[in-house]
Amino acid sequence: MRATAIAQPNIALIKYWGKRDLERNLPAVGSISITLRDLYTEMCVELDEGLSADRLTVNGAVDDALLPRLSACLDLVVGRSRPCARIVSRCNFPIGAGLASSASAFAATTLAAAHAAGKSLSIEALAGLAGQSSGSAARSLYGGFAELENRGDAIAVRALCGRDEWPLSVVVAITETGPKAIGSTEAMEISRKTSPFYSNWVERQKDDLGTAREAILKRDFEQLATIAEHNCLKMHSVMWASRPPTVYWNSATLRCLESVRELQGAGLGVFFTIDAGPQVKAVCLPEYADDVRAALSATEGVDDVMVTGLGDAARLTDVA
Ligand code: 2P0
Repeated sequence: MRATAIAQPNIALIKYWGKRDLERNLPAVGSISITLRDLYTEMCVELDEGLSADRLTVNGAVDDALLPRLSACLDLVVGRSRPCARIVSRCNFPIGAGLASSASAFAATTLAAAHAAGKSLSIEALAGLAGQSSGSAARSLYGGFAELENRGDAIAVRALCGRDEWPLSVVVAITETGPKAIGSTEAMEISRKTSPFYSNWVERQKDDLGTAREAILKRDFEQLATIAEHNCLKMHSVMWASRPPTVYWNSATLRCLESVRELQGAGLGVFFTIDAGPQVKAVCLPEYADDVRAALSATEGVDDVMVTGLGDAARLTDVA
């Protein structure tokens, strides 16, 4: 009745932004991501008939913030008539700050809950369940490069390229560790309802996915860099034009972009991407990771820098 799983967050290079079915949490667009190796969330789920309510601790302290969504995730995976659960979470990076903590948290919870309940589910079924809890979580069930396809009534993810087949590095520049001002679920809905650019964003996503998929299969860094930066800036433009606007960036975010532009000008293979938060992720060829780390560390307003390679799929670490 107890299982523990670890999942790594993933960073989208072609972004998921917007839902076509809010109730089933189906995305309006497909997305392509890379899973990160050195950031992790571990989730231990223990189903206990003796408990009268679900309980959650995060890094050793009681924390109810994520509990309603985690309880809903357990209902989906185990069933509504399940016993209550003791959930113990450990995470080695800031939560709710645009570093895809919900992706790793819900991927690990889905996997741990299924095994705690004695259910043997395929990775496709697990991804479908994780994606209903948090769209990006479906991608963290996979390692390396993964594509979430926007088709049919279910969430479908496929592996595009293993982490060792194209071992890129990612330098994460932390510009703020506090929680973001508005959650991405709510911000996506504001974009869908009010942004004049939203329909164009949805229509053109297929082209961006095709270009990125081709770049990954060819291992063409320049092509991937160009389309990933374009797709990221388009997603933020959709948000900026919403009413009220959603602006996740701070001044250090923009300074990091300037630093990346300078590195590119000096001939380094690196590109940026930014998610629902002010952090900048610089994806680079491994031989440039030290230079990229040094440049972003020296950028005004950057609090911390993490360097990581690409990670594995979510995995079970203990069942009892
Ligand atoms: C992504 N983001 O593709 C995009 C880019 C943020 C910006 O997926 O509402 O937490 O739980 O399905 O997965 C963040 O959204 O949203 C996200 P829900 P989720 O990584």
